[in-house]
Amino acid sequence: MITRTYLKAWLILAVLFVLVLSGCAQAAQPNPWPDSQVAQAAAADQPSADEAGEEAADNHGEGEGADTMNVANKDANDDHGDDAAPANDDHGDGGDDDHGKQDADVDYVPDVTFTLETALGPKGLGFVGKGGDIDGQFNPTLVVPKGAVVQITLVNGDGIEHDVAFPDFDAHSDHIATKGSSSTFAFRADKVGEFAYYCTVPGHREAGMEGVIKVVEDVAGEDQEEAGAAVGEDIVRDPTEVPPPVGDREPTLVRVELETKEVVGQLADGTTFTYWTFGGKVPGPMIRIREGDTVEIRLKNSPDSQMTHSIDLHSVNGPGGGAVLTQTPPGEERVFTFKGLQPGLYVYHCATPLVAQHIANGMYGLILVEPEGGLPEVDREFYVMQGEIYTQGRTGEKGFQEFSFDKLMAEEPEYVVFNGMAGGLTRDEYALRVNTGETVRIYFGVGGPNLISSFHIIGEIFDRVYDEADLTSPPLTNVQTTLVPPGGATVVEFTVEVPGRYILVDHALTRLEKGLVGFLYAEGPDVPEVYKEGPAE
Ligand SMILES: [Cu+2]
Repeated sequence: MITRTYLKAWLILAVLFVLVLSGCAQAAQPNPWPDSQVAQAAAADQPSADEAGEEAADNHGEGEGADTMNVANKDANDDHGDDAAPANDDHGDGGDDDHGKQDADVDYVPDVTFTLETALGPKGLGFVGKGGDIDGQFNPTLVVPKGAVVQITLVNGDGIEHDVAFPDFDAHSDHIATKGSSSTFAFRADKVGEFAYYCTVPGHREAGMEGVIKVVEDVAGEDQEEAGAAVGEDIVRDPTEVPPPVGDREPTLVRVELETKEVVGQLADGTTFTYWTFGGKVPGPMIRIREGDTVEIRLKNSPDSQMTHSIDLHSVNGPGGGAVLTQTPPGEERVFTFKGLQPGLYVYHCATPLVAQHIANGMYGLILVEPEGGLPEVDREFYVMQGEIYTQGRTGEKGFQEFSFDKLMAEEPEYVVFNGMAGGLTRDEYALRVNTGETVRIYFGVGGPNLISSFHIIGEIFDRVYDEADLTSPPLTNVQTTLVPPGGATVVEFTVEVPGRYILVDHALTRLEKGLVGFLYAEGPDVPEVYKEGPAE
């Protein structure tokens, strides 16, 4: 399931983000959510690893992240490894990239994870279990239920070149040569029995690097967490869904049709939630008009809805921003017309009581009212909105989650999301992609309903910020982080100089732990005079 592919990763990302910042990305991952491929990839997002001598060391992080994600994305026919890290793909082309694709049947989400660290000890060479039931055991016996997706992380603990292979499952790690480097891969334990795992470096198996994986008929309780996992509709709005520029045209009549729908959507990995939406995605569709246009809004409420819905557009001059005229019971429609008098980027949202609840459940979007003559042309435009989700279960809890009225009233969301879903914009199909040197514009809004965003892109500086989405004053320049209130928006523009992976966040970074993270990949040649590893010449 594609929707399950990346959804957990944001939590791990948070941990690794901190590790990267503190320069110890190779540290063991203390991760409560074990499938950390995206996180590893994120940790490996430092570009420009093209230096000579990198070969030996480049088995860590980068390669594995990409490889494993190839495994992960098999179902989705998505060659993430290459696309996802355009700036980093010096790795994985060493001829061993195919091993990650060895088992097209492997679901991304592992059922069982093990970490093995190579060690040279009194008993000779071997694997030492790290964490879980095998912690501290020498060449531990790995017990897994039949059918489980097994994820193995091999950590190099002795600085000697090693790998680990499970030949009966046609699975093996990369060779890792430097101390602290690691390799992660996954396979399905599709047959019952006892099978050897060992290091394939000549002589190492004989020197002691061998253990047993025991695949048993289903073990009760082993799979409980996954059993509670739920799958819902993909509600993430593709951030490239930006209508074309208005250009230099005269004012006209624009008809907009919106349908409100209530859908059980994928909130996080294994977690679903009943979203209330404009058009089945969060945020609702971006609307783009020009100043002086007359806009007819036709709001339909799906007959399948339970609730009445409506629309309040902040671009409207009139009571309720249209909400007074558009309270629409299920199966009905309402129409109203307004004139867009003032340019700007405006939030729209449902305004049916309890308004905060309708917003929190996903009912918000942006309408851009371009000034006469249009906005300056740019190479790329994106549409991103931030919102909160209040669930009864705690962050990360599996299964269908009921809305929590109490948490809404306390303004304590369990999730904070870009485009509707925890980690949604880290997914391959929704990550923002640009080329270096291009002008990039993000239309960014906060649905909220409650939290102010400190919008920031890790590794990038906004060249221009149309503060509070004021499109008629000169923009701010050279801004690191910009404030966007609930029911407010901004327009940021920048050019990425250096290739690599950049991370969209609210710099109130606790929210990253709650799912608020997106990726922006920039592709292009390295620019060592701007950013490079190592000392200056
Ligand atoms: Cu509503």
